[in-house]
Amino acid sequence: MSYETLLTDIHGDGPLKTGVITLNRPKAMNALNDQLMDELGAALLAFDRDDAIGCIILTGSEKAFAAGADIAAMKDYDFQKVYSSNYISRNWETIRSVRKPVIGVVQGVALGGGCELAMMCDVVFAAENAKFGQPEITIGVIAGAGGTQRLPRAVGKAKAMDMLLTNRWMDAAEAERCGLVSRVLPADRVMAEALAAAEKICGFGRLAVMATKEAVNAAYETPLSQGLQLERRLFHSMFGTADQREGMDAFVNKRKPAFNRG
Ligand code: CO8
Repeated sequence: MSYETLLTDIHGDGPLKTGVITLNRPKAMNALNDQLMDELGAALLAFDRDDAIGCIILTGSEKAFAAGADIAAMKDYDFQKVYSSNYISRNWETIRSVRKPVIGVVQGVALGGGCELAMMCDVVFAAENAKFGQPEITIGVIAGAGGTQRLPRAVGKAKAMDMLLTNRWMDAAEAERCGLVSRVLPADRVMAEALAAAEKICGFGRLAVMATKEAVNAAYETPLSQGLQLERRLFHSMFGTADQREGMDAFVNKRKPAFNRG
């Protein structure tokens, strides 16, 4: 399938491959308009449904992961339009329903909805030039795609308030220090490292990978006792998989496991 605002590509030569989605509105610094978000939703779901794909990478350009919602499009919206169309949740929730891991690769700015999109990824690799911010307050609104909820969970209330109320941006080093991103890498290596990490994930058992993502995400939404119960049940369910037998047999026989052989 081809898109007007995205590029898609498939990498890897193992049984499971990596689907790469590149946001591609260079003239608007990948501003997230409805078309882009609809296409992004479709591309994510297509990779999620594809049995040959084990991991997804979401990235932008060297200058911009995404500069936020498209302000030129939004400026004429009124309450009636955004409320009745449920603006944002219509196409922004799709990424949450993806069950395979999504690695965000951020170069340049991740602002407003761009920062929120990065926070919806499961793992975030940032180039040294990455910058994260929530500048919505400077254009008379507030964050609307999870910024006031995910940012405090990621970096703590004090830093989140500072970013949301004063429009202070975080550089990559600070973002890594306070837990907003997983790794910081030189710009010329960040994509290669993300592809290597994705390939590693693709080499593990598909069900164990999906169950890990499901269990970690539950940590955000459930009390500890329920989260631990879910983790235990998912752990038990692994004993119904061929990958559990393969992984443990390979360990005791000192050989490399071969997961996902179909
Ligand atoms: N929307 C539309 N166009 C944009 C956006 C944007 N968010 N960001 C940049 N552009 C366009 C510029 O208008 C410009 O276009 P043109 O060349 O036609 O004039 C082009 O991209 C290049 O931008 P600049 O000339 O400004 O480039 P600079 O390098 O000087 O600055 C910045 C880059 C810092 C990224 C600057 O453009 C900027 O501050 N952009 C706006 C950032 C912002 O405020 N983002 C938050 C938007 S609100 C939001 O995200 C709410 C999220 C709610 C959920 C999302 C629902 C969809």
